[in-house]
Amino acid sequence: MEIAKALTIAGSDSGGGAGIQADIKTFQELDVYGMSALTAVTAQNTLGVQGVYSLPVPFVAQQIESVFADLRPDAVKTGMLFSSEIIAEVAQQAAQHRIDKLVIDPVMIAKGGASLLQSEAVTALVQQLLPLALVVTPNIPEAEVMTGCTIHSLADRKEAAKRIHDYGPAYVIVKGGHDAGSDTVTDLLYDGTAFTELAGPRVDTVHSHGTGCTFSAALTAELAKGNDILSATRTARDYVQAALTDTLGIGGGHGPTNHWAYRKQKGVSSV
Ligand code: PXL
Repeated sequence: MEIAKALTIAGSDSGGGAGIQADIKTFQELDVYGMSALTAVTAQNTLGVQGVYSLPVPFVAQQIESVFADLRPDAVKTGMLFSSEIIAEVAQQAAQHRIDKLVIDPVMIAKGGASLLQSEAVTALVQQLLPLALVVTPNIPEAEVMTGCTIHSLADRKEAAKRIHDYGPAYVIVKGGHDAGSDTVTDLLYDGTAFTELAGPRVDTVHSHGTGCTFSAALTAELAKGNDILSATRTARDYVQAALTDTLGIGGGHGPTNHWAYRKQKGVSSV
């Protein structure tokens, strides 16, 4: 059996709910071999981010080069990139290694408000990385920052998706989780021509730390296995829905989602 392989270029969450920890857990649960290149390390738990330490740019590059020299991934995702210097290096590596399945999760701030992307780095992300992306997965606040649009309605979200598509990615998914006024969460997939709305019931829980990382990791895993964007998006939604519903209830604050839940639903995990 040929094993699908995926690489995450992202930050570490010592609390295990977001960042590379969420990515690797999700890859594993979806039968994809997971690899990582760390950009930064956070000291973090469910109560918040206590510290952030970014890694030297040449060492971020060296990790990516080591992976590509031996274990070529079928798909790559980015998460916390932190600085414009790291973004420039990742963009250069993505071009050099001709990464065609590149998923950009434009991580900006943690739930408690800690900055995971320096504000001046947003332009670098938009100008250098988005043109290389197969798909970019902003939530509503991130879509607002990337476009300067204020988003109140689905029509606003469609307009933002069009503007983000103009930056160069083949697909844009503007996620609906931050649309607090609704009992349904509608994610919007745009391919440059048509919009697909994917809707499901909202799960009311404080244990949603790492949801965005988990969604983009599941999407990356499904693309690594050769699935098309629509089927990959549906599976990523189902994975997150299960992870939010069957909550672990650990930690005193915003707890992690349950990365076992999707497999458990399918009857092969008892956790
Ligand atoms: O969920 C965004 C995110 C990404 N990466 C790291 C994080 C977080 C949120 O806290 O800590 C490392």
